[in-house]
Amino acid sequence: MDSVTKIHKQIKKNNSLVCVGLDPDISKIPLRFKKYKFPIFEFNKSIIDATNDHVAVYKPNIAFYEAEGIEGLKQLKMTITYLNKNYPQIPVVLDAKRADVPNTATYYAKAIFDYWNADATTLYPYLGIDSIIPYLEYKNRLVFLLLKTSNPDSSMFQDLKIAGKPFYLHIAKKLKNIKQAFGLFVGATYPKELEEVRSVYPAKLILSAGIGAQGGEIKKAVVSGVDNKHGGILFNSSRSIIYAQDPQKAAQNLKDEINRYR
Ligand code: OMP
Repeated sequence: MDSVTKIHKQIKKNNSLVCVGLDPDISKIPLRFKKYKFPIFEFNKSIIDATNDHVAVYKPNIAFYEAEGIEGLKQLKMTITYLNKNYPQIPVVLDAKRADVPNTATYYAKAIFDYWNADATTLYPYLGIDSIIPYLEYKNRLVFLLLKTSNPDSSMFQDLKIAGKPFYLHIAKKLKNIKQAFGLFVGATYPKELEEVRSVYPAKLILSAGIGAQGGEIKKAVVSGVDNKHGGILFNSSRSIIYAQDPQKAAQNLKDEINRYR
């Protein structure tokens, strides 16, 4: 099954647009996990077991694992293997935010899809479409192309005006030249921009982040980002779910709140 179908299926199954970000910071995970040989994996496993009924996808960000060196990467592999084995219907978006020349991109793509076995990943499209093609050759997998990021300074370059229109919107339109399936990323902290991208791409799958710890407003983001079938978008939250007193409740509450505005 291709990743787009797999994501839509899981959205429907759990009636959820929630993406739980598996971004474990070793200094923040509860003490009780520290006794294990693989504390990051045990922590992730507890989050996955608690939240799987409320998620559309999981999104581990590779930075949190790389920061712990080989031991961290081993626990990323253990986490993806655990998901594939126990929850094979739930897609894994490996957030790696790559961008490089085509020859190197071929090897990033091989790592992400062959080694890590991710269903989808995140890429910056700034190098041009040739830098994305190696990933698109994995026909059953998916890339989310970042147009407008959630951080406060994202306007610095992404909003620069060219012929009266912001740079990110020019990119959005240029990406129409891609014939294969792809998804887009727009930060939930920028509902106006989300709405603009949605109007350029009425039916594309969008990934969004920035609600929760970054302060994005759920109602505005949902209303701006859903497609005409009241779905087609995934809202990531990492810290506000994985470090919640009760991650199961936090995921359920986020799912319910998003659904209220769909
Ligand atoms: P929290 O702020 O803890 O909810 O985590 C947000 C997650 O989404 C992190 O993994 C970020 O790297 C990621 N993210 C953003 O926060 N902003 C962006 O513009 C893009 C992403 C992303 O690609 O997922």
